[in-house]
Amino acid sequence: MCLLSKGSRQYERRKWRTLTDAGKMMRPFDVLFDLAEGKVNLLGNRTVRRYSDVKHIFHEIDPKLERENPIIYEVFEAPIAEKEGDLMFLITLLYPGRVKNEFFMTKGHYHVFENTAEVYLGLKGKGLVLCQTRNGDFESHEICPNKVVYIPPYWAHRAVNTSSELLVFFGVYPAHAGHDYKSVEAEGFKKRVFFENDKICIR
Ligand code: PAN
Ligand code: ZN
Repeated sequence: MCLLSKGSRQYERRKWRTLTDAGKMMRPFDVLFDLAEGKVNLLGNRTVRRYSDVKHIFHEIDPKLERENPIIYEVFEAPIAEKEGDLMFLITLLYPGRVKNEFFMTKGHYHVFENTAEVYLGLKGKGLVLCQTRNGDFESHEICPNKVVYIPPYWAHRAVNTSSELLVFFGVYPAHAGHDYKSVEAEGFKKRVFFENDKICIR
């Protein structure tokens, strides 16, 4: 019998171990998040990307952000091992803001196993998902609550917050997919998203 109180650190650590122990069959689990209360912990890793971590992806340097070094986005993962057969799911919080006039965005990546797709489901706020293939095909899709963006295999993807509130979206993909950031750093995305003349401009 488990005497640990639900929600305690020990309980969460035990649960995490149970879910990821190598060689053991996973047990079904559920996890509750509450956007209204700002509780989005999915029990796995949390990654925080500050301006200093991602400033190289933007068109210009912003001296104000250099000084303040704000969080640009955070990712909360479920405690799933990166192996074939499993699905990783996560929630991204992408903060509102701009680097000079370019909207805050995620680094963007291809999956290492490029034949793996991903689904984004908008939960809060509004933005764009930029998608691009290695041969230069490009598309952008709006993401907002109740909207699903399907990112097929072979498409790099990056989210952009084009609103003045927090953009929150859920993502799910094959857990073994892996993230190739280097290609996107080398090639960039064909288009960027700016705020110009009071309008959102993709160019
Ligand atoms: C997403 C992203 C997340 C952060 O869950 O990992 O939004 O973006 P970057 O990984 O590009 O920094 C996803 O597409 N996972 O595969
Ligand atoms: Zn992805």
